[in-house]
Amino acid sequence: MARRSLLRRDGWKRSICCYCGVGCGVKVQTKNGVVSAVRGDEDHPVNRGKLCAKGALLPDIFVEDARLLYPHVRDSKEAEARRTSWDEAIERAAGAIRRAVDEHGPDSVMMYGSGQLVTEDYYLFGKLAKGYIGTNNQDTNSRLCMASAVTAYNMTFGADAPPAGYADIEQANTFLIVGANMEACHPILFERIRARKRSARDRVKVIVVDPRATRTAEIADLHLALRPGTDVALLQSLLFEIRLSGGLDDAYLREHTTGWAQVEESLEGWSAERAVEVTGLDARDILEAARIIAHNGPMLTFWTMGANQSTSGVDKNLALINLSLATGNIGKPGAGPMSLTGQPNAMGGREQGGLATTLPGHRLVANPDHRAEIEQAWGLPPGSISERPGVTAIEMIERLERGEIKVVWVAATNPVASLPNRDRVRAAFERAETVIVQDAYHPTETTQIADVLLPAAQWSERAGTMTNSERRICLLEQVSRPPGEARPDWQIICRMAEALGYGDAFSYDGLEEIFYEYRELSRGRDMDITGISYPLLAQHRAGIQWPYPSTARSGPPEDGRRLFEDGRFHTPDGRARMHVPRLTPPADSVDDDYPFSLMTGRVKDQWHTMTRTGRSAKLMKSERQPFLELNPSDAVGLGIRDRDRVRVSSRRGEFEVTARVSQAIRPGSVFAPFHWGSLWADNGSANASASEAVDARSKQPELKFAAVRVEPVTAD
Ligand SMILES: Nc1nc2c(c(=O)[nH]1)N[C@H]1C(S)=C(S)[C@@H](COP(=O)(O)OP(=O)(O)OC[C@H]3O[C@@H](n4cnc5c(=O)[nH]c(N)nc54)[C@H](O)[C@@H]3O)O[C@H]1N2
Ligand SMILES: Nc1nc2c(c(=O)[nH]1)N[C@H]1C(S)=C(S)[C@@H](COP(=O)(O)OP(=O)(O)OC[C@H]3O[C@@H](n4cnc5c(=O)[nH]c(N)nc54)[C@H](O)[C@@H]3O)O[C@H]1N2
Ligand code: SF4
Ligand SMILES: [Mo]
Repeated sequence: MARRSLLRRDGWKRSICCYCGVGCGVKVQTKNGVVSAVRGDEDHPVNRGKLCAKGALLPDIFVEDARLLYPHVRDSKEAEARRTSWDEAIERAAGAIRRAVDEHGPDSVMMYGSGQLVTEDYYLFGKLAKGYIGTNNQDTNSRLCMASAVTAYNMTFGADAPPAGYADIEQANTFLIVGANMEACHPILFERIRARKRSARDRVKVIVVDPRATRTAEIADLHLALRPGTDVALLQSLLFEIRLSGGLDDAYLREHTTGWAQVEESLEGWSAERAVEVTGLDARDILEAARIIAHNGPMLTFWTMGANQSTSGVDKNLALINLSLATGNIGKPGAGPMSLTGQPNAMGGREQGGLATTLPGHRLVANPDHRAEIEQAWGLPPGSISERPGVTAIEMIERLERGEIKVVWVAATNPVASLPNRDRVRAAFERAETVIVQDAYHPTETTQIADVLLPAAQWSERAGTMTNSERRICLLEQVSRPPGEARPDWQIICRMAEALGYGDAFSYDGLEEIFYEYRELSRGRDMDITGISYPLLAQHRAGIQWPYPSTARSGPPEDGRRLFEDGRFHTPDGRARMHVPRLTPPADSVDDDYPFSLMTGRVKDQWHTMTRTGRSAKLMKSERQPFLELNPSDAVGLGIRDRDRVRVSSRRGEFEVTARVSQAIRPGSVFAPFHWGSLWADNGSANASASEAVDARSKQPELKFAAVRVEPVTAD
């Protein structure tokens, strides 16, 4: 009580950090309607008052000069964008959509959103595209991020349902961290793992699988620095050796799974010695990892982009889930296969059908019953939702090139900087008749080429709900004022819907009403949230984990709940379906011309395309410019010294950065952060070279593997 009144007097309000999927609770102080200070929320169970630098320095992002303050339009492709009224901007955008639909059909329109929208925005974006414009061409940057995990969870569990919670960290004895640099990308969760390790140094074992010795690997008992792209071989071999050493949970396999016989057959011959040939690891290390997993349970597995961003992304996910199922590491304290979400609301988007392949309430476009259920809920005639599969992020580029997509509407993402093969992406966007961009900042690499610019309110300036990696839904309240004429995304979407003639279906009094509409679509689904309301979320600032059906309403939300405790899954027979993971090499091949494999990823103090973190002088201090990490043995061969300027070229394009010669990376592999786009470094964007090859099932691009050549840049 005392704390609450203090909060009010000091002008401190509670919210959630808007960066990563950890979802830390923050307290925000405002002065004159602008955020002036941010602190960790001691009462929030995720972070107990701690924050990483990005969260703590959130006040630095409110730089008015850098913001998109007013609507703008361009009168021709050659013209500069000029400031205009909301009415004209919306009419220009809606007119372009109407014309495209009339002349070329609804599939000539594409909407591309983001895991950084709140769930209410996300839901409306999808409702407008799939229900009213009549196209499933609504995808999100989560395609570059979570699509492989979504596919594998659906295939195995019958639902996109990450099973464990953060509270399992304090109960796990073994951590298997695969392709995840948690120290940099999920810092507060990493702190919890580190604390668990400290509390029982001998008991707790950490295994890190990453071609680079990251800061995450510093706490590892075993760091498996495998060749990029070879995770499936390692995981099959681990399962082979675990079976041999008697580490399988036979009862669990028998009672709660199907498909084990085929998986077991596929292990044939995958001894540690054989995996060495593919992975480049030491057989003793593989055996040691197998021994730890087999005998030091419970095991919690975390993975992110090193697994997902691959042409074998779904197979890596299937193999990771198999490992948990086969060792009984699921549905019990301290255990579970957890794909971590990257963005603050990637999970909310998954719940509400933000992908070209999904519909609200964990439904699938491909399922006719699911389409009918949503049509009915939206009061639409049968057949309104198209049965044609929607265009995914990378396919969007191909359709733009072929002139099939005429209008593209981008919200809360910066694709010209974040999609691979940058020059191709930019040229494809320039071919569109109309590019509509809804962003909080300007210029970005994408607003620079927009025909219509719609200024969005950003974090703290708007309200809504978000779901973090452990299925925890939190309510964010508006605590500060948007600058200029910036508006919350949901209001922009409703205005556009009205201009398109769908005003009746998009007239909401506020966010709460939108929440209740989509909440109803979860009824009876695996992610049922019918028991959650805005008042309940306001009362439980720590958030509520799904599922939370209306029948749960009597009890207080219980923290740290995990799924599948009864061993029943969302499949017709209630069993988890194990699938044989296939072993396929990366799409790009390394040869004499392009002898290195380029991995791209992140640094701790920058967020994606830097529109926000790039404004903070303190955050900029830790890495001032983009770099290329390479092994000393490779550097010597190329005549490159530390801090030399190097050119990196792939079959797609090239970029130039500073060399960072380091033992932390395997010979033959190089690493570059992708944060620095054309606005932040001259020709320093790793996405100029990165590969757009996709996983056949998830359509997620292989951002972790491009064959490249590295050369010193000479003075001339
Ligand atoms: N500081 C910061 N934090 C962030 C973000 C950010 O931009 N900045 N973004 C957020 C988002 S959206 C996401 S998706 C997450 C991403 O979080 P992470 O996935 O942890 O980050 P990345 O750096 O993209 O890649 C992780 C690791 O994969 C390794 N890797 C590359 N290829 C392979 C491989 O074939 N196998 C294995 N096992 N590992 C491989 C790389 O060496 C790298 O260390 O971070 C979130 N958090
Ligand atoms: N090479 C390479 N490329 C990658 C990756 C990689 O590992 N390697 N990772 C991929 C992954 S996992 C991801 S998630 C993507 C991320 O890629 P993007 O989504 O393109 O990156 P962001 O910089 O986060 O873009 C968010 C945009 O939304 C704006 N914004 C912020 N708040 C709001 C708001 O409230 N409303 C609106 N309308 N706009 C807002 C920001 O100014 C910014 O322009 O990058 C992908 N690209
Ligand atoms: S760990 Fe993630 S959610 Fe927490 S403060 Fe850092 S960026 Fe924000
Ligand atoms: Mo991501």
